[in-house]
Amino acid sequence: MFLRDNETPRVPLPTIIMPASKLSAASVTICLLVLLLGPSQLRARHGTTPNIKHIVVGRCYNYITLVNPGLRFDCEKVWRHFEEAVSCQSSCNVTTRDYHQLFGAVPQSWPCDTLLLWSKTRMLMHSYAAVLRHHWTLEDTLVGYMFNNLIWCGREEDSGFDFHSCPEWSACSDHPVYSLWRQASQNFAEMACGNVTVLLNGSIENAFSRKSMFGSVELDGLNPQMVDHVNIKVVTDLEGPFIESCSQGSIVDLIQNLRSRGFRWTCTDNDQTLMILQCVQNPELSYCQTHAHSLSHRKMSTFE
Ligand code: N1C
Repeated sequence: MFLRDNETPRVPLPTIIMPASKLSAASVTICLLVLLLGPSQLRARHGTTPNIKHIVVGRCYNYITLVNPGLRFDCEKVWRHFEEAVSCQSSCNVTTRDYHQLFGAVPQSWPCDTLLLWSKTRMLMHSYAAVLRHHWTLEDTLVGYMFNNLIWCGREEDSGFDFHSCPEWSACSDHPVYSLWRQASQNFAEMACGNVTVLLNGSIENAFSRKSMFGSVELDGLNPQMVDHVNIKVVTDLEGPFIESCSQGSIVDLIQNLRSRGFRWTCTDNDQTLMILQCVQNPELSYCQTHAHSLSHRKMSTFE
């Protein structure tokens, strides 16, 4: 449950709350609409996140003022670079190059031994990073922080954002959201040094996928001359399914790739901290109930 984030995040559909008496008529209408419009048109319903400028600029000021007060970035300029990259382009035509100026305006580096990469383990990664304070994810960088969970695309006809509909990632290779995450992920991986941690989801097939951002961009971006160890942690939902592990499935391919490029690596199944975090989130899980005593004992030593 904790790990059930193996889908590309989507903007949640609006929740409709109404009296039960109206529910059946309304449901029928919605079903008819779905049938009439077809799934592709419904998908196109999610346009650029409303108030995106205020959100991005606000997050930027928050970041440089409270999160990382040492930084001297110009948030208005950052927004202008972003707007220039996106707003006059057609919605499927923004390449990583278009974000060049944006990334140029916010150079950041991190100390060695701190980078945390992940794939399909988003929720757990957040708790893990919160507990292990000195681990940094892409979402801790200014760009990751500013654009997390947002959607955007431009309109070709008249400059500006399209607040009505944006294409799915899969609809085009130069998707504005994808290109930004791609460039951000590449920059992030390229600066990795020392020990790097990778959190993968053993409860799904292809925990290591060449189609994911980790598998298609970050892995290739890691430099064996700069990275000492790649420490893989395979985490499954405590109640399964138990599909992949360090010795089973796609993770074997990942290890093979690391070996062939000369990386040193470790791989851990069932990392204690990750198991405890899942129990903290879901104490009622039968695994947690059964192992309550031993986990609390371990917890003391893990966090000491
Ligand atoms: O495709 P993924 O996982 O392998 O991407 C995760 C990988 C991490 O190591 C991050 O450094 O790529 C980086 N990254 C993010 O930090 C990030 N935050 C939010 C990539 N994508 C990120 N997102 C959104 O999650 C983004 O909108 C994309 O849709 C997903 C990718 O998550 P995934 O498929 O679980």
